[in-house]
Amino acid sequence: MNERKKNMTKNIFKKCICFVLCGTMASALAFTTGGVKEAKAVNPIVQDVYTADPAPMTCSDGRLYVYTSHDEDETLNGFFTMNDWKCYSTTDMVNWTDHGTVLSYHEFEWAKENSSWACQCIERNGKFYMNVPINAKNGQTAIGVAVADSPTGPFVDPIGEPLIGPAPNYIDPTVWIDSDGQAYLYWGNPDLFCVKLNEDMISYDKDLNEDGFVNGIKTWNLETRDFPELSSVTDDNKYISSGEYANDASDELKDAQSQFGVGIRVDNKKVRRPTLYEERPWFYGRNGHYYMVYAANGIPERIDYSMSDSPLGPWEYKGVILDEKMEDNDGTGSFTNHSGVVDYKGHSYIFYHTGRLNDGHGYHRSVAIEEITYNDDGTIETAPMTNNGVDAVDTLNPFERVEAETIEYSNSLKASDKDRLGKYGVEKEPVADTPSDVCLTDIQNEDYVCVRNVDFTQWGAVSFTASCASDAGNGKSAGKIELYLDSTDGDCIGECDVVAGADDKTFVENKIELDKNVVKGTHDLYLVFTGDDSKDNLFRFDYWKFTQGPVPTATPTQGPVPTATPTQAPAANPTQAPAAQAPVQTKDKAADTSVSVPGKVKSIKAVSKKKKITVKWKKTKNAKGYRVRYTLDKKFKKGVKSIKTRKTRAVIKKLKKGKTYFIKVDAFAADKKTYGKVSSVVKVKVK
Ligand code: FUB
Repeated sequence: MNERKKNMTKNIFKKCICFVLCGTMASALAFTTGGVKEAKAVNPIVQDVYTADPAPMTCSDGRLYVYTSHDEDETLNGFFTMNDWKCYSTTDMVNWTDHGTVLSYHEFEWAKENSSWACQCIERNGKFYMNVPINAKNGQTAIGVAVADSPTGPFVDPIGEPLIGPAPNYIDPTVWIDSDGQAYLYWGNPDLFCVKLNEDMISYDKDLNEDGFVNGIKTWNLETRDFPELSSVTDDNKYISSGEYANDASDELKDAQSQFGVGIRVDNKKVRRPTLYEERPWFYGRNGHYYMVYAANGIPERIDYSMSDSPLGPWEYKGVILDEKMEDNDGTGSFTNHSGVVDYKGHSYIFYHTGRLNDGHGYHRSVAIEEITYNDDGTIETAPMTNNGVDAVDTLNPFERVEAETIEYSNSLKASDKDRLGKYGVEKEPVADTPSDVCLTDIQNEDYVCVRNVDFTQWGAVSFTASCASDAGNGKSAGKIELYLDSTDGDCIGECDVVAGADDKTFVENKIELDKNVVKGTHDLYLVFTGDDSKDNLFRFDYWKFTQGPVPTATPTQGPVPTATPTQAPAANPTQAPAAQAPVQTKDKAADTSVSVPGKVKSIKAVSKKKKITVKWKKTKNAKGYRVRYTLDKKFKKGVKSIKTRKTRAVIKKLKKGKTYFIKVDAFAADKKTYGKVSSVVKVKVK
């Protein structure tokens, strides 16, 4: 968040009275949730499950979709453990809507479990074709295809058998349709194969026997067995590791390598795969050039590319797009990498994966994105792999229904290794029977999600509605959704009480009124969930929406009224930064000088279990909120942390077992500056 926007928010709050007209009348109180103050990262883009092998697709509905494979939380036999494919979409590159599991191996009667590897989906004539590698029942790899009428499924297998294979190493399909309508399907590791698909996209011409095609399949067979000078090489062969073999390689090998234009490896460890090409081809055409982008150079993989003037080559090696190391010079945390390249709203992107989510590694991968640049001759600049990801190319319109599972990031990202697996941070599940319609669940006290670049317009928002379901008991309180601008430490613009319906399947709309003079302009929005700390799931959350304030009608004395109307979606101009909205000045809050000093906080008690300390105290006169300070230093000089809360209890989380903490509490007044006398200090050992 840039300084301008931050200051603007602060100014609004200095100058405005926050009239949040919900039952409990929210104060503009900031508080700290565990881990929130750490630098934010929008890479990886999904933080509640492990996603890998991204395949982006621009869709005729205007959205950008990304299909991913899914690394299971529990890794079996120290190898890839993958059973289904997931889908996410965006209109702005930073907020991603989760469409859940869109396909699994169960759809393919001929397929085995635990081999749902890298897919790609492509749209043709209103239908969506998902090409997937999956093991057939005999254990060999094959390419399957499933078809849907919508980008999020349901996908069905129209042929009831593999489209291609089974055969060894048939993985990583990539499909692209050329301007003449011819579709090409490439795949393979470490060979690269290709077929020309028929127009139905679910068959190919098996009689095709052009030069280089064998029953419709073209193969660049570069395995060691074909090159005697490489077959005799051992792993410690200095001759190979010196790189000299590249010069002395037979003409036959050089021909084979140049045929695909993927460069020559000089590392002895990689000699069984003598070209740089490893796996995951990503094939596409752009401005008269054809591109083959692929995982390269053995492990850890980097992303290289070759170019051609024809969809079938010959290819010319062009270099590296993503190196093995990230911007911070550390590895990605994943021995594989895997790319998908796409243009969207005037920008070009490369999707890839790392092992950078908590508990991430080569079988716990997560999808990330970088922007890339094409030069005039079509070549691509090497891009850094970052933790910050990409900038927004559009704003999010809060006046249309926004799925609760539309998220830039959530606190799941920062949860500890052990806690992450279904115990901490928001999770998602289907709302009902349709797997692709999901809602947030496993919402615990102080979990949060952030939605970035929300354009409340200069007319502001006058109400907020959230649709939730809970088993708290019909009509009972299930918790709250607290709304903060720009950070969880930012200003609270409203607290929405969540009232339970008949059961946790019955979604109920909860609504609060807001002050349009406060909720305006473009902000990051934090939805912080609060409620009973002992509950594993306060409520399920399906969607939210703001209502825009009335747009004033032009009068002769007024200046020109901007053309934006309440129902108008934000202009889809990717390169345009969101317009700065001038805050409307209202009554000066500073004029209110009558502040009553709160009393001393009394009866403080603290207990510890499961690496947390729960602190409680009695309600204090004139207190608008409380500050809980804790430290390992009995003199409160070093390492003092604090939590602010409106309640008379606080839970301090993620503490070190066996350590003794000192805790004290004081209350503050409505001005949030005037503090009462501090409580006595309590001492607690973390259990
Ligand atoms: O996800 C399994 C395999 O790892 C993919 O098929 C490869 O591209 C690599 O990412």
